[in-house]
Amino acid sequence: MDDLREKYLTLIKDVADEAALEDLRVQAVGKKGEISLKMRELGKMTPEERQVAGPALNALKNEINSALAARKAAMADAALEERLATEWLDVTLPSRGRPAGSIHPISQVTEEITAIFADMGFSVAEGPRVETDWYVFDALNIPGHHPARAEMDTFYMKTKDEAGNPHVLRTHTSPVQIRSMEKMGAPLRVICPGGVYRADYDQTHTPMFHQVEGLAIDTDISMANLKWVLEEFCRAFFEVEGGVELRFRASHFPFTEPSAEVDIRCSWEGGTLKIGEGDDWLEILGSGMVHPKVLQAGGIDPAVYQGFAFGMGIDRIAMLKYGIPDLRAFFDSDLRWLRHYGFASLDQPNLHGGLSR
Ligand code: 2NL
Repeated sequence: MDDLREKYLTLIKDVADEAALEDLRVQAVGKKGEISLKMRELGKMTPEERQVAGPALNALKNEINSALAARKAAMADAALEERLATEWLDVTLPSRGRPAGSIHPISQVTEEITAIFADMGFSVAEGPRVETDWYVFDALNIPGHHPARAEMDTFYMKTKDEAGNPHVLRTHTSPVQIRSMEKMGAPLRVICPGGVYRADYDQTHTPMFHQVEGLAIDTDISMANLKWVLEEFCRAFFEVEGGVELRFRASHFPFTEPSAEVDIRCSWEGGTLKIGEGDDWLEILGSGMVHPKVLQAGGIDPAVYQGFAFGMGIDRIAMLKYGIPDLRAFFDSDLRWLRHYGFASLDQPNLHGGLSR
């Protein structure tokens, strides 16, 4: 028994790891372990022998179990000491920071535009993007056979309105202005920004883009008011101190009469666009006096009121202001592109949490 004690206490003392310690436990005090086998031999002994050997074997088993437990606890302590010595946290390091979002250039330009018109007394109106064809076409004096209504250009929905006509994705924000006339009546000054949809896709067209339309209705509104409002807008938006000269070209829209397209003076020196100087002209918007039939469709008496209206592409004038060549990049959500044009911070953390510069 002394040999057994000596053998196992030495083995336990020299064991390398927890797995080897477990093997030792099985070998010594497991069901078929050496000490368990010895205990089974007690049955073959005389009662006198058994009275001596029984308690001694039990004491040996307890001693070895204690040694196993002590060695296991010592190993756990050593492992913890090892982790405490090697794994540590420098709580004085600066924090990683969070990725900060930024306003998308289209939203930024939309806010600039609406702020300029708000200063001139226009309120902002919004409306649904899924519309009825009455608000998008009929109310705007666009007849049933007009090419703009063809499926080639307009997205039609499978759902129908109360009259049984298919819903359409609005192709301009004009329906918001018809709804504003119905809701608020005259006099009226509204600006209607928002997303619109047309079946078109190339370097300068995306199937969803943004438009802003303006409408002013009163008893004594003329083209002169239109001209002043647009001049003020261009001076503020393109940040040209002495103002930007405008050129009105006769045009045609079904919803205005007379109609004019508006160009701004510019130059293309060395391939870069300069607004407000030079001998070139750049088309920026369409405008005119609201057609009497359109006023009537909005519930306003054309014998008492007149109005001017205009419409421009937000994406397009954002491209002009910031020198962006491809419209499609606005909708790619590429952070590198946004940072290149200064629309997202350069030192914000990237999505992996590290700082990227
Ligand atoms: C363009 C031309 C235009 C309008 C939009 C309008 C709206 C109502 C009544 C009359 Cl409710 N007119 N809007 C008028 C003239 C031109 O847009 O080139 N847009 C990008």
